[in-house]
Amino acid sequence: MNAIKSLLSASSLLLIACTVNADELLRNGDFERGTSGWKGDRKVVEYSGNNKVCEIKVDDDIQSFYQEDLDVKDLKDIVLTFKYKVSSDYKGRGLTMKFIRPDRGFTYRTIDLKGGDKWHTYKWNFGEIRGADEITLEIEILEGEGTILLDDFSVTPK
Ligand SMILES: [Ca+2]
Repeated sequence: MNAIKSLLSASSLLLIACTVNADELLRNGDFERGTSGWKGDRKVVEYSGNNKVCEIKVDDDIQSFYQEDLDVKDLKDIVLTFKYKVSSDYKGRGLTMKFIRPDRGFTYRTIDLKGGDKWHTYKWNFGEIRGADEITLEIEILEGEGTILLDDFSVTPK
């Protein structure tokens, strides 16, 4: 009986693991496959060990990269998370996250970027899908100087 129980809990864990993975709406959010899935101003570099990250040299122009066709059919709320780290000489206006609906209407949020020579995680609970079937995620790096590293973008149903 115990053996069956463990077997059952093992298979439900496996099921949960698969479900989490299947719920990810972004492709290559961790940049391990280079720039695949992303468009716009983005460069992928080897950060440490086997980890690749997106690196943006901040300048006087807004730079943006995006991923189209996220399947949000029948979803009401999604959660965006990502990690960033700025160089010690970074000065800038931060970044803007934007979800663009097929009618080109969009909802955005701008944040300042924290320093301190460490990775910070940011999370946005987004509920403005408004019946769209597909949505675009765009990240705009606002003007400034220094370097921003970004990694582990994820968009999942809430
Ligand atoms: Ca990565």
